[in-house]
Amino acid sequence: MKILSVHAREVLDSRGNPTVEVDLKTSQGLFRAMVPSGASAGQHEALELRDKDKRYGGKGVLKAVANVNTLIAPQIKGMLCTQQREIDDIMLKLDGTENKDKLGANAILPVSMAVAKAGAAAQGMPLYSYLGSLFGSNPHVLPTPMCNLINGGKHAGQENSIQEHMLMPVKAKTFSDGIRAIAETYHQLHKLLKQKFGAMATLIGDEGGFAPGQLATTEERLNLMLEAAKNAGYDGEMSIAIDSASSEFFSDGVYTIGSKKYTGGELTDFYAALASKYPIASIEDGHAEDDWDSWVGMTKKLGSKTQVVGDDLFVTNTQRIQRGIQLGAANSVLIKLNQIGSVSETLDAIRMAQKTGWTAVVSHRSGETEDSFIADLVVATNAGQIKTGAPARSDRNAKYNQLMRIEEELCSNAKYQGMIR
Ligand code: 2PG
Ligand code: MG
Repeated sequence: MKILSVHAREVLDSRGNPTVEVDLKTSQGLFRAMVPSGASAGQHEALELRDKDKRYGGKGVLKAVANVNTLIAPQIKGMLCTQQREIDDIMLKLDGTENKDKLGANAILPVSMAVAKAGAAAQGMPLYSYLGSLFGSNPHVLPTPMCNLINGGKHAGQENSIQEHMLMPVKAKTFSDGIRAIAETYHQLHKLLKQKFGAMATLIGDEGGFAPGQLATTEERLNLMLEAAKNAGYDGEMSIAIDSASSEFFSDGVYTIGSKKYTGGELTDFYAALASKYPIASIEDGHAEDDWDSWVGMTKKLGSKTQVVGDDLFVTNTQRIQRGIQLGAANSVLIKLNQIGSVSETLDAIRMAQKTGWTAVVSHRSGETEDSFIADLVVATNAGQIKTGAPARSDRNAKYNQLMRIEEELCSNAKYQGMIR
């Protein structure tokens, strides 16, 4: 099945910022992919090319769009859409830089994703099966979702605060049951917030979770989430995951949460104290993106019981993951397609993590689109965990809904991950 045309355009993401959409045509029809965008982006991520002119406050993506239409499209037209690796390699060569500085990861990625969707159709397979065939797996694991019910940090217009407070329905029997537990808990949390602080406390942040300024401390936030789970009838059935996104509150060797200051070691102690009090299964970006020593200390202290996830630390980049493996800096990697910029490199990152016995958590960005590619990716790789926000707003639910469809399709072959360790 040959690629007949590739056309990019500028569209909007969930925050009203421009992003790149690609339409790729084969004789089987049109295959469309869209790129998400981070707010608490890591410094080591592949370049997200923005126009930096008057339009959209400098955030326009017409340069990236032009790179697809004038540079990438002519190179891959006529190739087979099943040549995923070859096409990704051509784009990487055409770019020729370490960080995709020339074309932009936001030009390369939507083409790469659209090629995968066309490839799946060419093979007559659903996307998760096709990606599974590229990855070399037998896709059947439905992930435990990490659902961000209370948004903090940059996603909620707050400074010096933990960014994501998530519940994981680890005791559910199926993915759909897990999502139901989360949605029912979300509604109980809404009720509690309204009762305690009034309707304004139920306004939401970028990832669909509530963003109440009244809950200042991490403990208050976790307490209320657990109370909501209990009220919904799920007492003892949820684990907690947090994403500190701590690069955002790190400066000159000091971490600041609220008005408290911590060294790297003291911050590890703070997490250890939280983990002794709450059912915390996973801590992401507990330390900053280049504070490798603190990561090693944290993994030594908490890694046997807790999933220590590197997001800004690894940026889905096999070179950085390799360094993390050598140092023992984590035991899990967060996977975001647009941090590295192509489907093949993303699959490589997951493979590297899994080979060494680490987990991989497939993730959305805070700026999302209706594209549900990551839902298929997480099943394809049997990664077993997905982070894609609260069960609110269609940019988040697009992923959960796609996972419910996949679960239905896999039928008795589907296995829900449940507990993560
Ligand atoms: C994160 C992500 C997604 P952002 O830090 O893990 O939740 O946030 O997309 O803003 O980088
Ligand atoms: Mg993160």
